[in-house]
Amino acid sequence: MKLLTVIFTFFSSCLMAQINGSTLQSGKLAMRINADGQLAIENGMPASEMTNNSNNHLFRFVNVWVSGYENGKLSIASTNGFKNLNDYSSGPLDSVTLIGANPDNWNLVWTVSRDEINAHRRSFRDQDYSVIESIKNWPANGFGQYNTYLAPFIDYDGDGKYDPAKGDYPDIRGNVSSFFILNDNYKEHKASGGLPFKIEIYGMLYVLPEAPEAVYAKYYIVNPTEKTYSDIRISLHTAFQLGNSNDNYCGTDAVNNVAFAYNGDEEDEGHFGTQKPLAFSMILDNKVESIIQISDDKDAFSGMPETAGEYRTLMEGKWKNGTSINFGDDGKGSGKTCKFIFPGSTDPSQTNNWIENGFPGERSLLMNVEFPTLNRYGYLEFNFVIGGLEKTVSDPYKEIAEISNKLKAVYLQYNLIAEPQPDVSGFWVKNPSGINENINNESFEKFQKISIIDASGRVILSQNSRQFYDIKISEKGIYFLILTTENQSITKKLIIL
Ligand SMILES: [Ca+2]
Ligand SMILES: [Ca+2]
Ligand SMILES: [Ca+2]
Repeated sequence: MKLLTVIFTFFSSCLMAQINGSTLQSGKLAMRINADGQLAIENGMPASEMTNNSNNHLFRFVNVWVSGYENGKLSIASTNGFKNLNDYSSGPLDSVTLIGANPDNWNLVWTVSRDEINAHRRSFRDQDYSVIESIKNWPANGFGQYNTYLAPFIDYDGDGKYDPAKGDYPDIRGNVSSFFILNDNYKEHKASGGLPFKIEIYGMLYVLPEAPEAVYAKYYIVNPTEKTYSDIRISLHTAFQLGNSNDNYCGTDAVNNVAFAYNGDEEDEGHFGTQKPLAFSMILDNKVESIIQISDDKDAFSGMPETAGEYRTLMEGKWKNGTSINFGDDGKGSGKTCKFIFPGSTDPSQTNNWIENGFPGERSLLMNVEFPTLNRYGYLEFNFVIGGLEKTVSDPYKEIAEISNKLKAVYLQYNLIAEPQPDVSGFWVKNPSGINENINNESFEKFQKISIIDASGRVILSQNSRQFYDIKISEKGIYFLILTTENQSITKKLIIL
């Protein structure tokens, strides 16, 4: 009996420690997203296969770190992926106490596909329709003292609340999105040992059909406190697996904001063989200020940091002992000061070429982006893409320049066509209007549907498919015009005199 209890306790504590997550499939890459924010890892094992079921993984893990100052005090939120130590917890902050939610209740990654959303949008009015779980469970609205709005959604009926039965649906990006919520103020900071910011992170990972080799990420770093933090660094720590992890080299592209790894010898034993695979992380929208190497050891320069100060020093693009990267060899010698390790010929501040040429092995790189402030009640947006190529033919620096330009173009193109916002500036309606006056005008044509409801919520009029006829209201009063595009709806007040 006692033994059974011990066994039961053992198994239930294992279950408690289990981090839930979801695997995103981009076409060639299958990548795990965890509820505690760690990417490309599952229970300590690499989880970023290219291709699916090949047992050839690109990454050991990928993590986002944040640091900054307030009144001279350093705040930091980070993850030690090598030791599975995390400053973050799953879930939002209580908006009154600014303490993190119980992570056991938020140990979730929410994944929804575009196909599910399209089916939902076609059918939500049907009498025998029931909303599928993934759309029903989308964490759009916080409850209790959590933020009113958590995961983004399209408020089809414009009432400010997420109710998929009324046509609302998740505002995802790409074909499939996985979403998680983190905060840095539930427990002590086990990775960095530093002070918390009391921030929330809303992370959305998504795949685009034009980029089967990659997974894109959009993070919002939200500061619900009344303190403005300054001298912010947001960093991406990418540890590479690249099949057999013992024979890798790494490199950086200072122009295209890429950190990458390639095989350091001719053959990736037991995995990619002689195909010359590549794995990379690229920061989008922001300039990377520095990229430095981190090793899974106690090396005085590159070893994994153990204190908040050491984390911050690396995030400023210096070795953890405070010395700068010096151009040439392993970057720890007496060359000219620089900001990018092994940049090939991409570092505009240097005239020579510098690539890795020592013993290959395990590699990880830290990419650092600067933001002047994280304002009180404000947020920062951080976009990146991670992926790889299972086979290359030419010099890795050349391959990286090509793939990064392609993935950037796919991203920019997607941003142009994604979520077409209703052109509110171009929209106009005569207000107030008179009884039985036709209020239709050509600015209505950019919307797909127009409805008018009265102050009690009764639908007075509804017209579809860009074929708007006379729009007239036969009674005085206050009404609401609801204008809907493919992805969004806006509401305008209308007064009839
Ligand atoms: Ca709604
Ligand atoms: Ca390898
Ligand atoms: Ca080898």
